[in-house]
Amino acid sequence: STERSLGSQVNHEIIGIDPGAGLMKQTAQAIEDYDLKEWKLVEGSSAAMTVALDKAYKDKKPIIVTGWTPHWMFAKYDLKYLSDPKGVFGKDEQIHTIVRNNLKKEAPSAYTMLDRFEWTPEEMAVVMSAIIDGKKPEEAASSWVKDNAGKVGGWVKDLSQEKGKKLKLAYVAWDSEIASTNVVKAVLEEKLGYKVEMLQVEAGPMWAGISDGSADAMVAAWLPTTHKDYFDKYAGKYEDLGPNLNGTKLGLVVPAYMNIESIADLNT
Ligand code: PBE
Repeated sequence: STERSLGSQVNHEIIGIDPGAGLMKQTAQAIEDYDLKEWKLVEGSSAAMTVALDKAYKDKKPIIVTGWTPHWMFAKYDLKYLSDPKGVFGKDEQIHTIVRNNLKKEAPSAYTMLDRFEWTPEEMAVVMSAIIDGKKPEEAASSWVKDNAGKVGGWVKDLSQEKGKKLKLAYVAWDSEIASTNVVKAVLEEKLGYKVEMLQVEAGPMWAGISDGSADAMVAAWLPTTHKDYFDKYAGKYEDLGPNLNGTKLGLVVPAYMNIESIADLNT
């Protein structure tokens, strides 16, 4: 046959994101478990991954990326997850809020707001879409906070104002976490009077920063599977405030026009 295999069409490359992401470890595991010996996982960033996806999609070319939900890319493009019969990418997950030990005592109103913070993938999508349509993340977050006064009011109900008290939120530049972290920052500043600094770091330093107290909180912990290594490594050095969002998914993602359905098919 003159038909080239999918592998050779995409150079046996899976387009990854930042190396500290749990998704990268899971993909490396998938390469092993599905025996994809010829395949390489390309390190980069969320932003570079979406640029590569956009380019391939416009040309109707094949591409395989590491992807997750919630993400705006599923609204912008017609995409599908490859099925994962071996279950490498885990099952039910939530995004958790994690704070440093002693935050409860030292910044009780921020602690309580962070503990109450909880929203849906659909709500997060509104912020993510506004950002991808060109709004600055802080403006998109601020508009969402104004448009959702009822919900936000519940998060800050009866909490005391803190005049300019400083707070540091750690996050990784994943599209979902850019949205959530900016929303939490907007609420803490606009409703409770905090002065919030956002620290953009890699996943490992994000967990380390909460655990050594150099950052106060993060809303970017994917558990129980994706960040299990970090969760275990720093156990006892942080406080887990539980889920802030339900309904996530991770895996290998391709354009719907591609004629492949399962990770197992990458081997043929
Ligand atoms: N993600 C987005 C992260 C968590 C949030 C799925 C890229 C990760 O893999 O660690």
